[in-house]
Amino acid sequence: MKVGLTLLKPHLIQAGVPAAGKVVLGTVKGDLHDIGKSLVGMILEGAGFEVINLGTDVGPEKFGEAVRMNKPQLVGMSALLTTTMQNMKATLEALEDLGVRSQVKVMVGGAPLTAAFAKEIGADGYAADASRAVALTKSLL
Ligand code: B12
Repeated sequence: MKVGLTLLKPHLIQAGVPAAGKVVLGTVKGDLHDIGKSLVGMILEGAGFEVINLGTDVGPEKFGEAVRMNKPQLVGMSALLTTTMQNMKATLEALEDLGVRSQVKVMVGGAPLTAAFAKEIGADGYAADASRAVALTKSLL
């Protein structure tokens, strides 16, 4: 799928197809799981979004810096460990401290998460899998 998207990208650029939106995506600090997050990124790219994948073990400051630099419409955070879920809250607080929280929507995901947790930490949405992440992204933007 990754190879297919790489082949398609130059044609989409040539055809002048505008990106549906810009998304910054990363797995939170302390967490090295990236399969699900990257799958979400690939499906979002397939749906026409520009995705800036920050990788894994992404600290709150790095998320904040990426928002300032890239001006995305949406930030996606992933966590697979119950011990790293709380770093999502720390990241939301960092976005607030940097004054950029109001400029972006934030969605969260990962196996141990729930919609209730997303609401509790103040995220804008939660999706259980990659296709629901695309639907959520479209509904948030
Ligand atoms: C593969 C794996 C690893 C690999 C990761 C490789 C990689 N490059 O990602 C390795 C071996 C490195 C690993 C390490 C560890 N792991 Co691990 N790992 C897994 C495993 C088996 C599968 C995770 C996975 O890739 N699933 C497949 C993807 C497609 O699914 P997904 O991640 O859930 O993603 C989907 C959704 O959640 C959602 N989603 C995900 N991210 C996002 C983001 C957004 C924004 C949205 C909207 C949606 C979304 O969409 C995705 C696609 O549908 C899980 C068990 C499990 N069944 O989940 C354990 C698991 C997560 N690991 C676990 C543990 C404990 C660890 C270690 C601590 C083990 C150790 N003692 O070293 C370390 C932690 C290292 C670290 N600091 O992160 C535990 C966590 C338990 C807990 N309560 O927290 C699990 C649950 C295993 C278990 N049953 O004990 N792990």
